[in-house]
Amino acid sequence: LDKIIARKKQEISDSKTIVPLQQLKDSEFFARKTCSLKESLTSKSGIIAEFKRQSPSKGIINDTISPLEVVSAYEQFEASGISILTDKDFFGGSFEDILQVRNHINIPILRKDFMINEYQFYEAKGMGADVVLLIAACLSPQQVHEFTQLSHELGLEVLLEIHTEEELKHFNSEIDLVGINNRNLKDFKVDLQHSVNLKNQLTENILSVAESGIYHMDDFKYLKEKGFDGFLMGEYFMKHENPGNKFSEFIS
Ligand code: IGP
Repeated sequence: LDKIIARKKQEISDSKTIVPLQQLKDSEFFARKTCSLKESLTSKSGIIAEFKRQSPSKGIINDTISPLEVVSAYEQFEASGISILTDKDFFGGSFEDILQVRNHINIPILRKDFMINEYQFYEAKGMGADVVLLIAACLSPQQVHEFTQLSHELGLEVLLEIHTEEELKHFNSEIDLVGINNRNLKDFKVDLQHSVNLKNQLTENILSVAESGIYHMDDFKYLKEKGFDGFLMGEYFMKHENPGNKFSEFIS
């Protein structure tokens, strides 16, 4: 995680010089009215289906299929939302992956990246995202508060990702959704029970999303039974040649 953040700082200072803030504000999607993940989470399958080419823990997952092909199928089979990794160096994603699909689907898109600088929120709006991920492990509670306000000014919803009891302190009442990562970002271990315990410590009345490592119908049912409202799933679909087919099978 430290390595990713160090690289991210470098990347932001480069991209700021490539696409100045004013140019982002003038871009096609900047004035677009966003759609709400909070709403679609409760009205559809609850699954936030992810487009992910590769990851540091798994290496290449799928680098042949196009984002549009995958996310159109996800939408057709009632995904509540789409998650798209935009980090290039570690996840093989890009800004263009969201730009490309924005006009072709009507469900909310989560920009999945390591958000550490204000600039990235303007960028997220400019590429057509509706929701941003804030990872508690790489932010202070004060940053979470400031970035949440900025997101709301831009019309973006915020999904705060936590993994430890300590990170419950990052929570504040302005946050739209809480994600509990079943995977430990430091050693990549998946533990559903840990997430359920953590969820039970959330006293606030807020929508919760179980993230990562959901590979079986039984996992999904278990987490649903324990009261999670949303389920963020990537690899299980993406490791198949046709992720959309895998998603439709899972949902039926
Ligand atoms: C999806 P999986 O195990 O279904 O592919 O996981 C998603 O939860 C995962 O990609 C993720 C992630 C993150 C990636 C969750 N939080 C933070 C990068 C950064």
